Formats: sequence, structure tokens, C-alpha cells
Amino acid sequence: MASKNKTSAVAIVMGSDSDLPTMQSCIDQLKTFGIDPIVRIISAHRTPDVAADFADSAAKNGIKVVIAAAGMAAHLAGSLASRTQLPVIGVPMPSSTFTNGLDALLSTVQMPPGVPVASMAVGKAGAKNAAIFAVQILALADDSLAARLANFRKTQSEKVIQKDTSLD
Ligand code: RP5
Repeated sequence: MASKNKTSAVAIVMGSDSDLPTMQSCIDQLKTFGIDPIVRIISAHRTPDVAADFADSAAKNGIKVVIAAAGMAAHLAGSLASRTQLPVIGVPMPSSTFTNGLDALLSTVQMPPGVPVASMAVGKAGAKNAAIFAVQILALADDSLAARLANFRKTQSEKVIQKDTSLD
């Protein structure tokens, strides 16, 4: 089914298809928790009307968390957050060779008081954390998801301990 028409508790919106290779880790991470996200390419600047329609209808379409990824003057997360009460997680993309993502980081994180965006780190680390953070939000009302999250944390710890032990 085309992502435009499917339903999911999580929507990933990115400003350009050039963001997709970075955001693939977000999609993949969500899928490990059994969440198949809606994935859209919507630009705050190039398709502002589509962005407004998406944000206005997100909650009534069953979306619970929006993940918004954009680079350069990254207004996507903030502009979506201005039109929905859903939590919006921003992921700054390292698309600009000029600042390597610092521009997008500041554009995403420096929201004026009253319209927050939960900003992640720049690039793939932020993309992965956005998925985990979305799961943490959804797990508040989903015991099965909370159990999967606990298992993820346990496995992650075990892997580090194993690496530490292997140095002996
Ligand atoms: C942003 O501008 C996009 O999110 C992307 O990170 C950046 C460059 O876009 P393209 O020129 O690659 O389409 O809006």
C-alpha cells in the first residue's frame, strides 16, 4: 500500500528524497519494534500547502508521533509542530557541506517558547534515536511495546558488556 494511504501511529516526514538514506535507519529501527511507519516526502518550503494539510490532519488520521527530518534551514519539524498538538521529533540532516548539519540542528532545536520540537542529534544517530524516542512515547500506553523496549535496552547492554569482556 502506498505510504500516503496507509495508517500507522508513527509518521516520518522528510524534506527531500536526499534525506532518505540517512532516515532509513529510523525506518529500520521502528520496524524492529513492529511499527511500520508512514513515510512521506514533504517540504516546508517547496510544498508548504501539503505540509500544512499533513499536520492539520495527522491526529485524525491516527498518527500519534511525527518524526520530521530536514536539512539546511530546517523548518519542517517546527512548522509541523505549529499546526498539530502531536509530539514532533525533529532530526537535523547533515545535508549542507557548509556546516555539516549545524545549520539544521540549530534550526530544529531553537524553537521559540510555546511550540516545542524534541530535537535529536544530527544524521544517522539522530534518525535511530528518533525511532527509539517515538517508541518510548507510544510505550507509555502499550505494555507489549514497553516490554519490547525493555528487551532492546537489555540486549544493547549485553552487547557492550560482551565487548568489554572480550578485551580480557
Ligand atoms: C532540505 O534541504 C531537505 O530536507 C534536504 O535535507 C535539503 C536539501 O534538499 P535537496 O536539494 O537535496 O532536495 O529541505
